Amino acid sequence: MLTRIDHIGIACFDLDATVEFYRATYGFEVFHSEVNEEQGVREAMLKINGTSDGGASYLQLLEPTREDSAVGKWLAKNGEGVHHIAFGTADVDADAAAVRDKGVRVLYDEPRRGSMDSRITFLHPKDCHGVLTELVTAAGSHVQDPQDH
Ligand code: V0V
Ligand code: CO
Repeated sequence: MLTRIDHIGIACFDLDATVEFYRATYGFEVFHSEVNEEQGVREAMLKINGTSDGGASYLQLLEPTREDSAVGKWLAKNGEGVHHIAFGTADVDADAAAVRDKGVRVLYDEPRRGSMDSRITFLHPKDCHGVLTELVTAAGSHVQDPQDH
């Protein structure tokens, strides 16, 4: 079950300048930053609020590490802006399978490593009315076992 907005991914040319904009304008601080070579991004997560299901909501600022990456290609075509939306779930495997059963293309056979050791997959934007959609299970989040009280 998709229970929250985990993050909104925002593509930018200059991560440091964009981080400074969000800090100076709104007071948002960097909660976490990392380079994800597989995805071709340098990213900063700005935590907006915590949630009760073990996750939180973030803005994910993304600068490409190479031109032929997903974000690099997108920036060259569109310029800076909102790149994707990510829904949080305690069980990305089950939710990806359920969405695939409805005929939406899920881009990965198995979820891959996302920010802060989360597990992520993507749905094709052409099957989602133009929105690149990510499903994410935060590290440490787990499916509630009914006997686990
Ligand atoms: C591409 N298209 C998009 C789009 N990217 N539409 C909406 N939002 C986007 N972000 C459209 C594009 O305009 C084309 O439409 C069509 O899809 C094909 O795009 P393309 O430029 O030819 O590029 P492709 O097909 O090579 O790649 C598109 C996909 C790729 C979506 C398959 O970007 C991808 O695999 N994305 C998933 C991985 C990713 O985005 N990683 C970066 C974030 P027309 O022109 O044909 O109409 S990493 C992240 O979020 C992490 C680590 C995390 O959260 O933890
Ligand atoms: Co993301």
